Amino acid sequence: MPPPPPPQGAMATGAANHAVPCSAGRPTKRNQRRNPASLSVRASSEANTVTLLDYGAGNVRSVRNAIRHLGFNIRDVRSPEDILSADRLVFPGVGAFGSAMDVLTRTGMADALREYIRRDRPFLGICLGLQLLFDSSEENGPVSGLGVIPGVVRRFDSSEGLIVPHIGWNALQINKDTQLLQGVDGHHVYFVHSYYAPPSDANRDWISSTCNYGESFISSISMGNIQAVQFHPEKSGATGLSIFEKFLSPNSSGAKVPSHKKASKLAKRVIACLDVRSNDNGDLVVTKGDQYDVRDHSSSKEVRNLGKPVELASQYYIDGADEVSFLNITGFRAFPLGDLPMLEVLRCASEKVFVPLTVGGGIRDFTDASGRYYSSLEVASEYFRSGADKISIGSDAVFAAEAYLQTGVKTGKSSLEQISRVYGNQAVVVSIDPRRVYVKSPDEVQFKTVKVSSKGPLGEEYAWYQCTVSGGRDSRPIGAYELAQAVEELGAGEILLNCIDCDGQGCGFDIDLIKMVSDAVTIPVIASSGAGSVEHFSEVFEKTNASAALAAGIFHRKEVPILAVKEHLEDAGVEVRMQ
Ligand code: 1PR
Repeated sequence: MPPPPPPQGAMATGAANHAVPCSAGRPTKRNQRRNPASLSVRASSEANTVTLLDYGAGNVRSVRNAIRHLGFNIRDVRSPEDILSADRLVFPGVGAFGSAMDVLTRTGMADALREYIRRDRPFLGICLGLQLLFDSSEENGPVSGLGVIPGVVRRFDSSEGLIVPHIGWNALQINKDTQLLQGVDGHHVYFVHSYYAPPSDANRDWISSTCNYGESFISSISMGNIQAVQFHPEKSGATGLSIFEKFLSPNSSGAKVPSHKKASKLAKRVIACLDVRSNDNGDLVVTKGDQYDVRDHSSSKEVRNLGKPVELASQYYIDGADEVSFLNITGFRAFPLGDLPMLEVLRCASEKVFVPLTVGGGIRDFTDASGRYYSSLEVASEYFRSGADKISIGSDAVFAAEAYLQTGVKTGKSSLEQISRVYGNQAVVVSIDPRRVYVKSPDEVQFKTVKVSSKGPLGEEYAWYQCTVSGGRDSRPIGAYELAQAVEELGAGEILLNCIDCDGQGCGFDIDLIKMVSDAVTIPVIASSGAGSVEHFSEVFEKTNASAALAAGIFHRKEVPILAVKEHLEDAGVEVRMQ
């Protein structure tokens, strides 16, 4: 197994790991309310410092960003003593249960944590940071946990068609009156996990909220000063930041969480996508094409420039996007780690956008001009370190799926397998760029066909969807259906399903394609390409099993606001997150 990525703490204590923090000089939420003189005193004081336990198994940059955004400093745990001397401890568990316990036990931090909790010191566990409190987990196990709370952490059962991982915005049912969760009853918060802690008589006193996904699971615990949440407050927009603020500053009431219709289940997600590339002047811009052609059709033939990536991403977050995706659409040409502006875009966006960020483009093994070899894992790690919550693989996943289908052997060496093994499959999206190919009969091809809703130009009644690589430039001998199933087996946690025929056309999503793929896998499918009106979003959710719908052009050109999409979905009876 490749070595885990270096701890964030090692490179990012007190300031972001880049020379000029994107937020330098800008007011944060807390310091807006104080005068600058009092701020400088507070900023250096203990009261404004939170201790972060980052044991180096993955990316906790988002947690750091949320803490700093709320005006707090971070002190990293370097030794078990740092845990015992903490005033407030945040523990964002990442990675697999077993490897986390290995590191905590080996470093003496497991005992320090148990003692810190026994003393009832302020503690906030996040995600795996909740699960590790339990007796044990079934994840690659059984593996013993910290043994603070009775119970065994289990995997969601996908055998009856439940989509696993549980990714997205789900509703909390509050069971206990706690300061931390005040005002968020019935709100959606962001989850991403495949394992959960089941409620039982033995742990009932600990439970402060539950959530339903296939069955009821523990979404938060609270006992004295010990709090932990299965969801990600740092990625749950205003609701999440308010929860964080109440932990960091117990006397605060937290940011005001707007009231709205009560949430009851997993919401369908609305995602804003930013296709990013350099224009002819070398500036990184958000662009958008027609069927993947991003150049203007006037005589200039310039790359269309629809705005600046960080500004647009921040605006979409404010407007209520449930996620933001960046696709570095020419990443397949150049070495992505050479694309420093793109990494800077991610760093800056992650300081302002408190919903999940996905980045894709160019993730593959690479040897640079000097002969230095970079594994795809290194490329992905850099994206994660720069602020991505998920990475998206396009072309390289097609090659991996082709090889797998030919040999039937999982080599473990593809980018998809390597990255999902280290970061978990929930962190790996596969982006599929298929093109419709009409046929008269399913017997004409070896790939899965669908009976299309609109016949082809020669009256064909069937089509298969041929996958492409390199931004639609090269077609490959594999269908979208076959690819989706293969990448699920290889470790993909989600599928971003584009369609070159519909891209930028505004005529609606390709329902035939999306239905076929979303029925073929048990991981979430994001419908993409073709949104032109609010009705297209309700149509895709009513007619297919898509978990999310993504759009680009209509948002960039300000034709349809994100709020209008959500209000329409709500009216149509589709549950969405309102903020
Ligand atoms: O192959 O791993 O380097 O990844 C490249 C990534 O860049 C892939 O995810 C691929 O989809 C994307 N990409 C490559 N070329 C283009 C292009 O447009 N020339 N963008 C491109 C594709 C697809 C969607 C788009 C929707 C919604 N973009 O993300 O935003 O179709 O658009 P719409 O709502 O305006 O219809 P690799």
